[in-house]
Amino acid sequence: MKKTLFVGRHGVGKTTLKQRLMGLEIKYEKTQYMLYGRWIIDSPGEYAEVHGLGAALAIYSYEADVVAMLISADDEYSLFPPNVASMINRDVIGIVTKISKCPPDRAENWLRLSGCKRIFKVDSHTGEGVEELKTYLRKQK
Ligand SMILES: Nc1nc2c(ncn2[C@@H]2O[C@H](COP(=O)(O)OP(=O)(O)OP(=O)(O)O)[C@@H](O)[C@H]2O)c(=O)[nH]1
Ligand SMILES: [Mg+2]
Repeated sequence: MKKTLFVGRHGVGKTTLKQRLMGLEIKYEKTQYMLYGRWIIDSPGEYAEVHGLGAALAIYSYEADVVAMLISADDEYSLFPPNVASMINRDVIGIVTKISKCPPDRAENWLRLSGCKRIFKVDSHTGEGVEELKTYLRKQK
């Protein structure tokens, strides 16, 4: 699988999506520090929210093949500045989470404004959209 860094605010669903992608039990586990797994690098939301911690995300992105920017379908604002994806020298994808809760359009637009060309829409509880994301994250032979 492509080594993938998950970035997004606290509670957006990074860890739950990791559990779903890896076939683990879905259960709430607050991420307290960078969790460097076999192919998913899971970050605490605070690293994206607190300016002084953002550098850690930049450093971990150097170890990744793909940087995934996550926004939840029911989020009321986006943390990501316009066109920020152009600052990342890795493949960048957008992921809208929690699509069973409300339509994904607003979050999808924010991800496009931030420069994500490819956007996946998923729900980690129902499993909707997760296979498509997994197919993309499989390394091409
Ligand atoms: N309905 C629904 N709930 C979700 C989904 N993804 C996550 N949740 C719920 O949202 C809450 C937060 O999810 P986490 O995966 O812990 O969020 P996180 O982004 O890892 O949060 P931090 O570790 O704090 O950065 C949990 O109660 C999850 O069950 C989803 O796709 N659909
Ligand atoms: Mg987490």
